[in-house]
Amino acid sequence: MKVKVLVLGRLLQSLHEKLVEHAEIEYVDREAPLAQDMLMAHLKGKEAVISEPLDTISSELMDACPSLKLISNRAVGFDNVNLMQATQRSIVVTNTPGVLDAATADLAMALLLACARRICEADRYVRQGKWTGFKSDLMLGPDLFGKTAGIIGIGRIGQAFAQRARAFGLKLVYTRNAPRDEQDDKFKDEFHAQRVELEELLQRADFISIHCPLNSQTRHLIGQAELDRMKPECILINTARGAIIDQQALVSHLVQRRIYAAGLDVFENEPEVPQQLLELDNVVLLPHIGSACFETRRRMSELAVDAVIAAFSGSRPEHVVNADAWNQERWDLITKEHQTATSK
Ligand code: 8YV
Repeated sequence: MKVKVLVLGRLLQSLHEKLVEHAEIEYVDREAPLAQDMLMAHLKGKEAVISEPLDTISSELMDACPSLKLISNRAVGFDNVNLMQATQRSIVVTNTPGVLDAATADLAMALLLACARRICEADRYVRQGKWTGFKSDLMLGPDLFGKTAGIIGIGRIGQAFAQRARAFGLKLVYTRNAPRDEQDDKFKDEFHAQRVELEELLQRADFISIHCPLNSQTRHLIGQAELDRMKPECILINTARGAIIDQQALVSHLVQRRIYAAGLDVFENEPEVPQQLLELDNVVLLPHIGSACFETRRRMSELAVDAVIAAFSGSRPEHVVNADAWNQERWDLITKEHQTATSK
């Protein structure tokens, strides 16, 4: 008996052909988040789901879908999954780390450059026929070279961003939640970066890029008080998760030009973007395309498909987020049940 899998979104033909060897697949594509009742209707009876950050996998959904054994999240972030509830139900959660670091760091750097050099604003200016000739003060913005970038979170993507920032001549300060460890030594040695507390980073940085996961500690990490600490010439970049910033407070700071600009690829209630942000020229807005590169998205999908195939073949998937949920004996039994049902 093949595994019953719900794929939220699409798969490349080659990955469909790989998965369909092992699974009965239902595809549900969507741009906006599915309502929980709709998601429940499609997930009922399925043993695995390939999901993405816009898909909320709540405890209520898990209660209503007792067949669910594996959530293969096609993303490095997994804040869309109630991890504690999944673990309590022995539902294994996997993600796709390590293959989207460069793509996402590239986009963060692109957003910084777009904000500093007013690229989108200047493009609009030309397209609207406003350019009448050279002016020495046209579209001026801050130099990057020699300025200070503050990095919040030094995981894979934060490290990739640091590489790019150093290449542009930026000095680096960073902050992280974890206690000091060898990762601090590596980051300091490799990027000549100084670890500071968030408060100091906010006060010192000319540019700030967020590269931490969204969790109970980081939700609204950047609120009114943190925005108040930033320099008026500060540029804030977010390619991580929208809810790490108090979006309403950010809108207010940008409208009042209390910070120079913001480059946002993620928002608190995607795909909703506040009208006030749409009207500002000191904001660059992108539709959550951090890892939107051909090879990167293919690798993410490959990891997501491979996690389903591995688990239901009795092998621990490569990137299990909730290690306590993986029980080899349980999965040997699940695999055996499928093999027995297939042989009948
Ligand atoms: C993905 C992301 O592109 O990986 C994540 O956590 O948010 C993005 O890089 C997006 O989730 C689509 O899969």
